[in-house]
Amino acid sequence: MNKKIALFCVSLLLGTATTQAQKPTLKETLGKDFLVGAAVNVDIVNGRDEGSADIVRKHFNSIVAENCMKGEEIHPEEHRYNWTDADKTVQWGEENGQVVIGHCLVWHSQPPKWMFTDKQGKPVTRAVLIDRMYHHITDVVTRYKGRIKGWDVVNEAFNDDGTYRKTPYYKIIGEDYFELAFKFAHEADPDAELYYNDYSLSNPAKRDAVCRLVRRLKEKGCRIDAVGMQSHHGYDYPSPEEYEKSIKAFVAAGVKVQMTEFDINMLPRPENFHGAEVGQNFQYDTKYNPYTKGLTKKANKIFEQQYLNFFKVIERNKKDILRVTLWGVTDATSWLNDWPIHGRTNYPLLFDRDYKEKPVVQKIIKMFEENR
Ligand code: 9MR
Repeated sequence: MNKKIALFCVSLLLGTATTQAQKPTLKETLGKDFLVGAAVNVDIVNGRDEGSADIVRKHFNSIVAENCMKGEEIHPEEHRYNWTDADKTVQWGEENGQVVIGHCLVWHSQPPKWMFTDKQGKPVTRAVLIDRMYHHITDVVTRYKGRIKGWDVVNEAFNDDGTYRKTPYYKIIGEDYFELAFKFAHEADPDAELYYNDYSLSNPAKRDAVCRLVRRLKEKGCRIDAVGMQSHHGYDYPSPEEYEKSIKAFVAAGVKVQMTEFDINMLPRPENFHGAEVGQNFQYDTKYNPYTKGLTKKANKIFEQQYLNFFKVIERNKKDILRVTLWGVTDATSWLNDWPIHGRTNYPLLFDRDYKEKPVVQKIIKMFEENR
């Protein structure tokens, strides 16, 4: 008797034959290998989107705040924090048995607005910015000490060609802002895992730059546990082979890997556009919004194949992967409906606009079960 028939007989005997209602969930299966999570927005944690909340409870064992822990939101003025939504997110996670991840401490986008300039609007000195960065990181990490498993310490600090992004942190402090940020975060919560997080990490130049960063941080004695590969993929990029090369390169540099913002953009992109730089936006045109009534059969096949291609790579490398997090719960609320063109109908996630699990979910689960 083959393994599957035997398992089916056992489940019949135990009265647990898999029915439609009892299909295995992501956390029951992939959760045996790594944390499996979703980014949650403030509607979910404040009880305004119970459909998505139910999906998170059922399928995921880890959450990350999509927006409310970003500098601009949590630290609107130098001596004023807005903890409300972040507190609620951490509390909701705990009440619902979720491992909570923090996103993000140092980022050029949505930073605390006051961070880089003085009262006259002039750039602050290196010493002032280090001091402000210290207080921001220390206050935020300390508030959730012991309750947040790990932090995206620095987010998106490289250009696609592997050079440093010329952020105010880089321009004012210099390249040692990385080690300072990791050091401050570690001092505030020595038990928290610390991550470097970025997009387009299948790109060889960016991959090499991040490997150099990991090695440098380690040489300087900083704690860094993992590289977060955001994994904002498209229907025809990146190459799974390059994606896998990056996983292996980061592991060889001495850290674990996690897929932190997984989704698949199914819509045509303007001017061969890649990446996930939120600042870039393009004019709406109906030719860029072809699936307002649903994906075609052909597009749906491509969607499934892309998910399966990347999850095959993830499955093969599962021993080195700490977590896989989807960037959102259902297609309805994905950021990809509004970026890089506002007002489109996109299909990037594993759950549809009616809160229904897409067929690819069970295909992913089957892939993991077959390789156990
Ligand atoms: O999904 C997030 C969207 O709601 C915000 O408007 C945007 C700007 O803060 O950020 C999006 O999340 C980004 C994440 O924080 C960092 N990597 C790229 C993500 C998609 O832009």
